[in-house]
Amino acid sequence: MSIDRIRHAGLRDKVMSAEQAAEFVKDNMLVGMTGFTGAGYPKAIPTAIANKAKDEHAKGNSFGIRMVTGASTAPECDGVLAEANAIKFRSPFQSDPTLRNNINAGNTQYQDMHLSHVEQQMRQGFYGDVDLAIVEASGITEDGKIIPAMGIGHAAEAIRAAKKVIIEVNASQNAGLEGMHDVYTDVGLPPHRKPIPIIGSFDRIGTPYLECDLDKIEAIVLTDANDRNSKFAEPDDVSKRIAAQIIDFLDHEVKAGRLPKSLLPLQSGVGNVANAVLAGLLDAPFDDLTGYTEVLQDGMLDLIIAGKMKTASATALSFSPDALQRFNDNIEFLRDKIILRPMELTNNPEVVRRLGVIGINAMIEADIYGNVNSTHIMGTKMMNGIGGSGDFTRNGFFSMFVSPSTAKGGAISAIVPMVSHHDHTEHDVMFVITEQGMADLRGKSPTERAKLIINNCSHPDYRDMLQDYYDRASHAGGLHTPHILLEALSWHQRFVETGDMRIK
Ligand code: 0RQ
Repeated sequence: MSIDRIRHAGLRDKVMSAEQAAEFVKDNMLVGMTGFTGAGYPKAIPTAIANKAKDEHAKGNSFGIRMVTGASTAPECDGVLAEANAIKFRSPFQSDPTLRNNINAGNTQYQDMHLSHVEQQMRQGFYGDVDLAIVEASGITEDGKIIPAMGIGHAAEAIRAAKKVIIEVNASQNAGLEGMHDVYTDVGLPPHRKPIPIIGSFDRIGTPYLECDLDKIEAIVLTDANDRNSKFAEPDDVSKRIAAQIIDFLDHEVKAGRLPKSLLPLQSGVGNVANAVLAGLLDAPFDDLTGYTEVLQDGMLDLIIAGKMKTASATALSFSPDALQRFNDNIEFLRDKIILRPMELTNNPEVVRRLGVIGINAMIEADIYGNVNSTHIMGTKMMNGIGGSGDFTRNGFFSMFVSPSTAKGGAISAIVPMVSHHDHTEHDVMFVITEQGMADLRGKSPTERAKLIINNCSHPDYRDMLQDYYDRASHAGGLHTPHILLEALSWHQRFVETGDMRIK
């Protein structure tokens, strides 16, 4: 019974329907909504808020919330709210197609920001007053502490900052999750900030529960629904070729004595290429691997179950339906091998730097000098957001960017003269890897990097064009970073005008 998940007798009186709970949500409220990469997001209240928005809009009234999450949510959260045009402002990361359209149409204001900054900026008051936190939980203890679900994200700070709190208690989440979380909130603000005492990637420094002043709890809604649980495509040839190069390179670094055989803690972005890299590690010559990442997906779970990975720390578990089954079947085995923490810890620059995390993230495009665009299509349209990629790229031991060398069936080159939007600069990016090859940019000048990226990473269909651009830019005057600016930018324009960037 769902109600049994609320072990605090008094709090059972707060149980109501999602529609009743949505009555507490008012136009323009700043809402801290939990959810991180398809895990830990409320399943019922967003639909009730969306229906309320539709009613208000039908009456000619303004109704929308300003919503700050951990990261992306799911169709039942971002999707339904965006479809009802009920999100006026959104931060810090999303990946929903309807919301993306609203953002690009200017109907939703979107602040795309580093995930490690969200909680501190909330604490600093940079978002303004937080009116309400809506939090998914897997249960509530006898003394009213909140047991998080499959993701934590910014939940602890959202609860602390919010004037009122609504909790969804989801009985479909495994009760065995209790004890896997490690909530630490003693991060503080300057000038009184202290070091975060994570020295090893699996150090526990907090408590398993989210704490909330019980007087702030306005409503509790009972649900029984799974997370988004998107299915992964089987790794294709391109992903496998990218993964094989990363594994060969890591092996080379181990043999050269620059990395231990257990490597360093791994961070992996979301998506099929990232999953293929982790799948490739199953047969790689490394043991006792560790993970220090924000999202733990199928690939990392399988490494742990296979005994190749010792431990992993993340802020969310984002599994396909099959992997969820494996997680639930093995939860007792996994209990002392997985920690879920606030994203302020998983993405923390101080900790990522100390541990020496190996960051592997996907990109939209890289330029010939090693600048990377992770967020914008053709420099203007938002795709998802920077997410945690910047936290790991700037601070990791290795920062790797992966992509197929072309997009849209070969019509677009992922290697360009100048990125159409800058997320990660040449100063941070250490490796660019496509199915064509790898460019190791460490210790290289811009012109040395350009040769490597054009020759190793670009698709043969575009290599001559890129080389021609580079040669002409170099002859234009011995510059440190050769560019013919108008032409570099018109590379993107050509696609817009012709639908095909390749010059026949
Ligand atoms: O669009 O599906 O309409 O065809 O972009 O591209 O190849 O499916 O790759 O799903 O791995 O996403 C960078 C967006 C890659 C993602 C990005 C089009 C392409 C397709 C998706 P269609 P793919 P992926 C940890 C780290 C930032 C956040 C991050 C991302 C769509 O990885 O959001 O790293 N990263 N977080 O066709 C035009 C190009 C293109 C292009 C791809 N050059 N030009 N379109 N596409 N390249 C997680 C968190 O922080 C939470």
